[in-house]
Amino acid sequence: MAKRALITGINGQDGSYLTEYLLELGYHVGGLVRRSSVAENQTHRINNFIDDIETIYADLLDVSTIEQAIKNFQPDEVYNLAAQSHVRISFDMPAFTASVNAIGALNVFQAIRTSMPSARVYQASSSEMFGDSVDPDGFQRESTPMHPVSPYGCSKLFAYSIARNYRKAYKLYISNGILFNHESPRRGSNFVSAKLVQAAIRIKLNKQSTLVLGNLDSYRDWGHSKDYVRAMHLIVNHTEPSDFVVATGETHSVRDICQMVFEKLDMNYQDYVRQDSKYMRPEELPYLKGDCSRIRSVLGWIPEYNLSMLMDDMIEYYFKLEKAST
Ligand code: NAP
Ligand code: G4F
Repeated sequence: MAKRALITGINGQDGSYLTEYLLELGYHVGGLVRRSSVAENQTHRINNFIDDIETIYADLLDVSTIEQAIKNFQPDEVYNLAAQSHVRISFDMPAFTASVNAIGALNVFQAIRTSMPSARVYQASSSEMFGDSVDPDGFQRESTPMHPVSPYGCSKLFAYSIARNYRKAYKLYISNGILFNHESPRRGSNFVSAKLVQAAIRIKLNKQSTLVLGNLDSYRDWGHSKDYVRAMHLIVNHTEPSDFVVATGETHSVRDICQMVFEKLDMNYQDYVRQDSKYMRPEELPYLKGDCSRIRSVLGWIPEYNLSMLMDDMIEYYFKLEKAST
């Protein structure tokens, strides 16, 4: 019989790629979606396969809807990807971010505990939890202390910790994937990768004259969402629940990415990019570089995309999109 996977945040970047991957593997996939006044906007990432999945109206903030979904769907695997996932916006909406990311995750684990304790759970934890903490060799890994520097990072640290607590206290299979930044053509347009690739193409096509960004000197470890959803599935199918860092092991600044993308389009970013404090954060996380040796050696995970291939994928997507709307 086909395995059954339930995904919170199914219509997000990762949720949509994970669904495609699990469908390829022969899973029956269900996903929670929130009610939206413009329903078609909400499902654009999953429209291509919407007839192959079960969508269920629910909200992480309403525990009864999570319980009902779990009882009805009877999942073998639950992927908790739903979140207010934008770090800068978490400074504007700290209580909402904490409610969804921290209490919402607890609601999922509690519903699993009471309604489906045999299910395996994946919790979408984040490198933002490390904050300004870096090991002496310049990497963050599973053992690195966590000192988050944003409401988002603090909310994710609660979810990560309560996942470990429920795993031990109630013998539940709950694993954390500590994922570093990952992007794709499906990345939300207000994250820096999507914003800068789309703007560079619009500048190339004479549809826009400048690109206004915040901090250009923070470093991130950037991978492709398609590679990272394969890691989620490997983590949930490991012999025992555990926590894994998922990263590329390389770090690049926002400035490096600007330079790379504009050069690929035969332009110099310095002619077009300017900075504005409105995109700066009250506290910035300056540097991320993940050591993914554990997932490579224990689960055999190997990413297929490097940074240049990731940017090519996003450039190709936005070129088609912007050409089509000329
Ligand atoms: P995303 O594109 O922002 O997707 C977030 C999803 O959560 C959307 O489907 C959203 O639905 C849903 N959601 C938000 N609030 C909800 C609520 N109260 N109830 C139910 N659903 C809700 O994020 P992503 O990039 O795919 O990331 C997936 C997960 O991994 C998130 O938890 C994120 O924090 C974490 N993560 C991401 C990265 C990264 O670099 N992408 C790295 C580490 C960890 P709507 O469309 O209705 O808003
Ligand atoms: O693309 P970002 O908004 O991603 P950020 O803050 O690193 O968070 C992402 O990765 C986390 C994992 O480390 C996830 F947990 C989280 O859910 C999310 O997916 O910003 C990246 C960098 C930051 O240093 C930011 O200050 O880009 C800088 N930046 C500069 N100008 C900008 C902009 N970020 C955004 N969003 N918009 C700008 O105009």
